[in-house]
Amino acid sequence: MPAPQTRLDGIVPPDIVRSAYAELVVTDLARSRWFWVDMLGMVVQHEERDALYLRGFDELTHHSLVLRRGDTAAADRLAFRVRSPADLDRAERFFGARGCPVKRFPAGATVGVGESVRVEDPLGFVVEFFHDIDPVERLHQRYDLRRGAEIARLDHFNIVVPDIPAAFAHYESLGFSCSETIEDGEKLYAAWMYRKQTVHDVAFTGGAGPRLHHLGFFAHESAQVLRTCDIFGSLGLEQHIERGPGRHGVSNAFYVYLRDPDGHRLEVYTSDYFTGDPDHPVLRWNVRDPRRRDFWGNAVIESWYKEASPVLGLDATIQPLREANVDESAVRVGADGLGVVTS
Ligand code: 4SX
Ligand code: FE2
Repeated sequence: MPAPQTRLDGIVPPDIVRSAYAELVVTDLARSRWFWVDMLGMVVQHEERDALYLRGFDELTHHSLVLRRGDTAAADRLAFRVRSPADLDRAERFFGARGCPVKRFPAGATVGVGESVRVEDPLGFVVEFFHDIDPVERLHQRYDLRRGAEIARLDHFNIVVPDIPAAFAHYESLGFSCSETIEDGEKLYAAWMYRKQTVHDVAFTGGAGPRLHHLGFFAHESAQVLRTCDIFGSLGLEQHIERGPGRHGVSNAFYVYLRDPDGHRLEVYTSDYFTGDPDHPVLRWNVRDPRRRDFWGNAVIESWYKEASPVLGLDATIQPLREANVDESAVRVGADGLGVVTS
């Protein structure tokens, strides 16, 4: 795990442990409960009239997803856990020095979470940093309680940004390392970056942004990904399955992408690999490699590139979008559409 380092500007970034939770605004909490709890098998840790606090079976902290009822579906914020309470001060200074709006919240502003710092980052996302969070009961061997996708834990955030190199530089300055990229000779089309010792905590998809592309949730076995698809199929609800199931090129994970009742995208993701060595090398995929996004060469559906959730700013209004300067979906793999690499 890279230690926080003094950067050229002398400001130490917060020591981020991992991607920890997201809060989504949903329009019908009962439908969302059906989707996330009954179908995906997340655990209800806390419930209020207007919000649900959910977690996976392996998680030992209060929640990894908050669903809050609102009039317009959106992503409210992405939260990272930091190593010590002093990292909250580091986050405040780091983002303050970049001219970003910063707000400090007392313990309890989010149920189960201690003091926190929320910023509107240079990419336009509201990002929260916290250290303290309530511990919860171990459920990983309560096989009797498991259902649906049997989600184990949150794995990553995937965000849509118009300028991939700018997002890469920002997260690199925050102490993230890069595991894999999609690029060609000159352009960077996508990148996967981590703090915990897996392929990623955050990845970037090119497009009009800021928007949330998806939340990645870890399941332990490919069988759980397949079973999720079978359950939606059996109920005649296959429209919730957007892409896959398949094997990713990038990350080598087995995956399926689903859309929730508000159109928020999530990925059920399993079996990526260890990245914790200090000299872990970057794996670079050529944008014309047909195996990069699906190892079996299956085409990526257009909606996956184009659709994403709007995000809220610190003022709780939807952030305006900036158009992208590159479009990976427009890169032709082969003129005949058969995946032949052309230049
Ligand atoms: O589509 S990719 O194979 O590039 C991919 C997408 C790899 C890992 C992910 O988590 C993802 O969302
Ligand atoms: Fe993903």
